[in-house]
Amino acid sequence: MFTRPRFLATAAATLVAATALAGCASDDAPAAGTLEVTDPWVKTATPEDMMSAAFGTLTNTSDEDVTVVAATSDASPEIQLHEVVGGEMQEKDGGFTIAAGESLTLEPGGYHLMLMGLPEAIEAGDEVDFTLELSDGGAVTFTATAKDFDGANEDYDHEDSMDMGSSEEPAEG
Ligand SMILES: [Cu+2]
Repeated sequence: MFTRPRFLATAAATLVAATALAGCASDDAPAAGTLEVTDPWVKTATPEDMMSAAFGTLTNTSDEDVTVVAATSDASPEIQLHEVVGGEMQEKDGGFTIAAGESLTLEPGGYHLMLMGLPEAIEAGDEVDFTLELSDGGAVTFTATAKDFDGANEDYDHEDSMDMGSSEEPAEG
């Protein structure tokens, strides 16, 4: 009978092909995490503040657009991607997109990572780990150092103290 040996030969050939394919795939694995994060920092906060924000420069070192769709950190149960429009912050629709080779700076008064519902204080010098989730399934991690920052408070609590055009009568004096 020749049936059985022939079957074995076919199976062996298939196995070799599968092994070759796997080796090839691992060599060509796509490089996830194509953003470089420079000068990251996070604003100090007390538990009463409940909120903080993280900043830094995101540089896309790849030749394709990269979109940050979410962010996480052990320091905060919820992080939103915010932009500031007309002096008020809001969630950035669609996340932060950085074109190939370009940079996006997160800074007070502009784009930022908003930390919501802080369970404990962030003190000057603290190192806070963050993970940025990308639309392609990749992730980028970075560590931000906490520092005191007094500006941009109006962006966080919607107070009108900085708004000279407000028709509301100031209560002070
Ligand atoms: Cu915000």
